[in-house]
Amino acid sequence: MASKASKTLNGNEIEALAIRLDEAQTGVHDTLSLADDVDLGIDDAYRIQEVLVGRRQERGESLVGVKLGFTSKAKMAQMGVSDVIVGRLTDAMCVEDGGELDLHRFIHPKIEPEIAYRLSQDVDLDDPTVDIESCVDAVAPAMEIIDSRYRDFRFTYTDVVADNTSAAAYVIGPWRPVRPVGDLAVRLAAGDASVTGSTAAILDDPVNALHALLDMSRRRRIPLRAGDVVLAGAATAAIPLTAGLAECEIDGLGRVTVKGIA
Ligand code: 0L1
Ligand code: MG
Repeated sequence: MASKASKTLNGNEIEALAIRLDEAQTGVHDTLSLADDVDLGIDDAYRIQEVLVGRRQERGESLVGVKLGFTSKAKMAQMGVSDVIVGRLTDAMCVEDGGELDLHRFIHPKIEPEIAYRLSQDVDLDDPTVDIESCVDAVAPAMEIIDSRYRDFRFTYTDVVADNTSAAAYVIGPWRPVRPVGDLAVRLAAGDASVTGSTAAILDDPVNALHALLDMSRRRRIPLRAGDVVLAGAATAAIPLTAGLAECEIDGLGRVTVKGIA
């Protein structure tokens, strides 16, 4: 199903929907799809996301990067879209490698394996010749914790954009100088669940996520700054995050772990 591109909601409506999602996250309770109540176009969804993330900044959180979603062709086909989605990462979402994560912060967390890139310089979105790959200096194995604020992860394409693409937390393993990733084997385990896959599930090669990000950042005016982290997208389906160790290993890149505390 294609989404509408027009802005249809006024500022008060945008604010009210952002508050609804913000209160779901801070109060650790789910909410129903916004699309049940409003006709939500993609431009309005990104406006809600901006207000939602702005409320985090008002609470003292800093923007530290971006994340991509729907980077697998299977997920795009499932959602009936051909575009990736972009969400924002804040410092409060970052957990150190090997660290602990209080699961009471989340509604129904899932975890997924990711490739992280680090930007070494600001990206000039208005320069048509900019080479996004040359703006990256490091790559790392990573995991993202997604925690849709929608009941049972039931959402539309525009719902999930408004909800900052389900972003909840992330952990990054050892950085190493950037190098081609391509098709590397991936293993993720959390509690009794495990999954295997390949980094090629991310747009055939995670480097393509950088180009998709540049395109989306230009269209949505999302700044890309030196030091920013880029989560390129999930290499497998997400699995439930439960108490105990969650670990991800990516051949040739290394291992990253986090411990869920119930
Ligand atoms: O990080 C992502 O892959 C985006 C996830 C959005 C959809 C979901 O919550 O499953
Ligand atoms: Mg993700």
